[in-house]
Parts: sequence; structure tokens; C-alpha cells
Amino acid sequence: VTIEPRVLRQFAETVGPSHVLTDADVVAGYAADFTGRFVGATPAVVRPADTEQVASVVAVCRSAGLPIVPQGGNTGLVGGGVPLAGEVLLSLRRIDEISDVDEVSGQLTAGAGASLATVQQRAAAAGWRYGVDMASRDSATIGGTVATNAGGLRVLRHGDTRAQVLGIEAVLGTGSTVSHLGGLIKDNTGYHLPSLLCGSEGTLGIVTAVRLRLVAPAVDPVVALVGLGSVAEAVTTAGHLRRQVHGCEAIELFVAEGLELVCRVAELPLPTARMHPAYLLVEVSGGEGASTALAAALDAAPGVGETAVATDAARAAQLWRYREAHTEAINSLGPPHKLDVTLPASALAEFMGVVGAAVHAVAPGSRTWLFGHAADGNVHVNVTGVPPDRDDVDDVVFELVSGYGGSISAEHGIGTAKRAWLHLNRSAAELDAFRGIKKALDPDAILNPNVLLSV
Ligand code: 2HG
Ligand code: ZN
Repeated sequence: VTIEPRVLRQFAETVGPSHVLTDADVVAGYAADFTGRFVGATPAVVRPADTEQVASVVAVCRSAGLPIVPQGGNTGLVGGGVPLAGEVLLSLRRIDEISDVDEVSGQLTAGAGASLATVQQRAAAAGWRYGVDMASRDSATIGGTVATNAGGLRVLRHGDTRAQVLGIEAVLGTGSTVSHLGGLIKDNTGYHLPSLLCGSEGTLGIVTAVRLRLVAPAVDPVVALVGLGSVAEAVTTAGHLRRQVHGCEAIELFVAEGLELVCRVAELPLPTARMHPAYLLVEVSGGEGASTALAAALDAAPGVGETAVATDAARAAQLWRYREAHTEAINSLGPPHKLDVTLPASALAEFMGVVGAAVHAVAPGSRTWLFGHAADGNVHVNVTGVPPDRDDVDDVVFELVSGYGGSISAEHGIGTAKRAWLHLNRSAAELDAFRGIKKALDPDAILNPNVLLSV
């Protein structure tokens, strides 16, 4: 992919020559996604230091007619943050300042490039906690989690990323900058741009900073790994726990096949005395009262075979590892198709029971791995042993999901991976409204043109 030297010079004048990368080996790292399924190319990676520089880069790209892909930590799983067709790659990682930490209101402002882990640490240092967490915390940037409305492990307790964002600063596709970072909890003054930009996947504006709401820290958390007789019993038990145990922080799900793979790849011992068909990883906050309630609820729940409990942080981290290591264990088998879907609770177990066979029918050499967030009805269908371009695999899964009344994206977004199936969840009228919004905020369609909406 080529780019005019004149444009490269304009980039260099804006961000400094050392922050315009064109060396093929260097830019290649920005052009491939975490899974290895989506690999593109870019003529230049531009690394602005602040919002003003982002606006200048957008202006240069607009007048040169060059499309842009914004990128944070490049941990996305739907190909939404990589240059798929020679776009300019705008890396937000340098804009990583955390400021205006308010210990009284429980808020802070984070630059788009700050890692999720850094935001969590700064919140903890102020006596608070950031309500979003996920396995990619060390690499994922806050801007990326906002642009994709990332979910993660604590949606049950604190909601998704959208629920944390009080204010936003972004450079729109029009080139203008919107900034509303005052952090008022109640501010009922018209269209809520944080809600709109959150989950817009870089197609409307480039998020440069956010004002985040913090939550109270967990009290003496207890983690339990529960082996159950079936996925159906796990789903039922998750419901019981939500009803009977105050302070449920997370209720995560995996199954015997995935656990076996994790133990093999990560070289971990089996966490329970024997292997069970399904597992729930439960975290509750509230110390002894909460663990008593948890034990009582598990006693009364159907199908509980065995429970491993951690009361100290080290053991809790060990138990969490069995759930969090699924992504990397599956990646060791080659680039997977990652199909992050939600089902109504009433259909989750049945869907998990039939999806593997449905995939196998179109791709006999494949294997299907299932794990996810039980309390949210969110299952990560990972298919290995099929080439990246085998769309018929995705098609079978999404049609099945749609038939059960589910969503083709629970928490990872649409990206490029799912845009051909967006109509399964969105009506013609909704898609028309989406296009109208896109036209208003990005009239030249230069922001992430190969993501979310089909042209
Ligand atoms: C998780 O829940 C992430 O661990 C990643 O959403 C899911 O790797 C995946 O498919
Ligand atoms: Zn997940």
C-alpha cells in the first residue's frame, strides 16, 4: 500500500517524525489481530500524543481522502481494530494520562491509551474500584473498551462499559472535537454522546478520553469453583445464586472439554478431585455472610457434585486462571473463529447442547469450544480446525442463535467478522437509522470503513 510522501510529511509535522511508522516489519504488528484470523496492511502507523494531534491527523486524512482505523491495545476479537484494506492506522496508545481522580465522587478521567489494568490500579489507589474487568486487562486500552462497549467478567454486578462512562471526548469523522468530561451524575441535557460513541467501534469518532464512574471495592471476596452434572444444571444454579446470594460479583461457565484443554496447554492440575461435565466459577463479595449464603445456595442447587473454595487471594487467582486461560489455550490450536453470542437463559443449555453438532455438519474437521458468562447468557463459541475464511461456520452458528432469539454479539462487537449478519439482530429501520447517524458524524466515511455497517 502506498501513500504520498506529502501526506507522510504532514503526519510527521503533526505528531513528530518518530511517531510516524512505515517500516514494514514494525507496522505488521499493528495490522494483524490478536487471534490471527484478520490480517491486513497499512501504509503508516501514526501515534498522536493528544486530542489536538488526533484532530489534525483526521483533518490531513480527510483532505487526502485516506480512511483511518483507530487502534488501542489490539486485543479485539472481531477484526475491528486492524487495517483491513490499507487504511492509515491511528494508534491511541500514547494518550494514556489518568487525571482528575476524585476520591469524593468516585470518578477519574482516563486517556484512551491507558490500559484497563492501569485504570483499575489508579481507582484502587484512591480507595475505589473500576467496575469492568477482563483477562486482557494488561494490554486492552480504556479507549478500545469504550469503543467496543466491552463486557467482561463483572457485567452481572456493575453493568457493561457503557454503564461506567459519564463523559466522553472524541474527534468525530467531521473533524470536530466533542468534549464533555465534567462528570455530573445527573446531566439530562439531550442526546447522550457517551452512549452513542460507546459501542460505535470507531465508525463515528475516535475516543480520546473518558470520564469514568468508579464503584465500591469488593469486601473480602470469596471464589468458588463448582463442578456440576450438566450445563442445564449450571444455568439453573446460576439463577439460584443470583436470587439467593447478595454480592455475586461473577458467575462464569466452562465445560469439561475446555477444562481438559486448559489443563493440558497451561500445565495445570485438575482443580477438582474428578472431572465434571460443567463448571461454574463464582465470586461473591461480602465476607463470611456471603460465603455462608453461597454454601447454603449451593447445597440447595441441583446437580452440584463438588466445590473448591478459595478464601485467600492467591488461591482465588488460581481458580480464576482455569476460566481466563481458555482464550490462550484455544489460540494454541490455530486461529479460531470467535463467535461471542447471547442466548435467552431459557435456551442457553439447549443451544450449547446442539451447536457443536451443527458446526460439525458443515465442517467435519472442526472442534467447537464453549465457555462464557453464565449470568449474562453469554457463551463464547470458539471453532478451531477451520480456515479463517470459512464463513459457512459463522453462518450456521449465527442462524442458530437467531432462531433461539439470541444476539450475534454479546460483548465483543460486530467488527468486520459479523457485519454480514447484522441484519439477524437489527431491522431495516434500525439499520437505516444507523446509516443516518454515520452520515451525520462521519460524512466522508473515513472512520473504520470496513467495520460494523456494510456499505
Ligand atoms: C472472555 O470472556 C473473553 O474470556 C474472550 O470475552 C472470549 O476468547 C474468547 O472467545
Ligand atoms: Zn467474555
